[in-house]
Amino acid sequence: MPEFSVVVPAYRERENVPALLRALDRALSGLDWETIIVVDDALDGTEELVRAAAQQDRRVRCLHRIGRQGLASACIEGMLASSAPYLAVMDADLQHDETLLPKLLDAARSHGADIVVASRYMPGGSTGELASDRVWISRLASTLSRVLCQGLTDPMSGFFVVRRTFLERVVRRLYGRGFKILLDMIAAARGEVSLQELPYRMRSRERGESKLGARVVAEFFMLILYHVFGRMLPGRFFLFAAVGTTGIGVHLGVLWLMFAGSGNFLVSQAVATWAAMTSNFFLNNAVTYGDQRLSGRKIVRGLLSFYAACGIGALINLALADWLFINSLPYWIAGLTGALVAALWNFFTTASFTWGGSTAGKR
Ligand SMILES: Nc1nc2c(ncn2[C@@H]2O[C@H](COP(=O)(O)OP(=O)(O)OP(=O)(O)O)[C@@H](O)[C@H]2O)c(=O)[nH]1
Ligand SMILES: [Mg+2]
Repeated sequence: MPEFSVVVPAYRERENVPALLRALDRALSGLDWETIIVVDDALDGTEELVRAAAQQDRRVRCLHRIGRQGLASACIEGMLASSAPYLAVMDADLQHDETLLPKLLDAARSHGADIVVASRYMPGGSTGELASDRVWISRLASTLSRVLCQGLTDPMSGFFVVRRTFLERVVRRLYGRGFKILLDMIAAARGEVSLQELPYRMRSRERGESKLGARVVAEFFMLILYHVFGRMLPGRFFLFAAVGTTGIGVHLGVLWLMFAGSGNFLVSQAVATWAAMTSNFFLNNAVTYGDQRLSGRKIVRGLLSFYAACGIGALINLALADWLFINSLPYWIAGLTGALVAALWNFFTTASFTWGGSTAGKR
């Protein structure tokens, strides 16, 4: 097993692969290394080129993914395909300065950092000729994510070395989608990570095309939301909310049947509400709390407490939405806020009164 694996995500990078392999060979001479190039299928022959190189040089490996894409997941799978104690992630397009790799590795080895980041924004670093709008977006995102990242100057960097024991510690908590694997790992560490940074000058792309567009920004916010709310709201909440969504279907179905049959709206609405609450209770008991399911006589008590909690939730929903609406918020914001706050109320009260206090769950 080599001591150091350099994981390189590559999508449509055929023109850059030969120069990349030569550059790694030069930069890492004297080290015990391998490179894992994670090629997502694009029918452009990148994987054939990597495989041909691998047949000549056992330090080169190709991880070819078909029918899948995504920068973060490519990096994660590449890292997990290695058993080396130190891992690097680096782009295939030669923008990252490979001569920094031995220094990054050395910093991880001798200073015990979990992650050593190659930074464009600390003294001595630069973004090269990155288009000015990209610099602006990158800086803005960096400022936002510094909150999560303990003052790193470049939390959006795609160039770093990570200790494998650290990766193993956080890997199950990763968001795993999107483009920002470094930020994802640091957020998943929940403060338990030691970080170091070294400066480098980023080069501009000479060959091949850029793959990252506007989606990067949307994915960035999804990542932040996942880590911030995932921490405050346990995984069970999302199951609870999904069950609540099925309740809307039950409600409308029963309302339709009853109203068609009886013609009395108020009675139909009341029965539909009762039916939706009852089906929510049994679904939550089976799915959301499947591991601590109520059974026998406890079901009756649980059901009654569920009705009580959700009844109060409905009152809160109405009162809050009405107050927001009167204070001239658009009707849908008022309605949505009422429903959201009621969902949180329902979740936390039933978690302690109906299912006995456990909100901790699998994420
Ligand atoms: N395996 C894999 N690699 C990807 C994917 N998307 C991007 N990459 C690679 O990730 C690295 C970074 O992508 P780039 O398009 O260079 O992004 P960028 O460096 O922000 O953009 P430029 O400055 O225009 O080069 C490159 O090595 C890409 O080949 C993907 O879906 N799968
Ligand atoms: Mg690039």
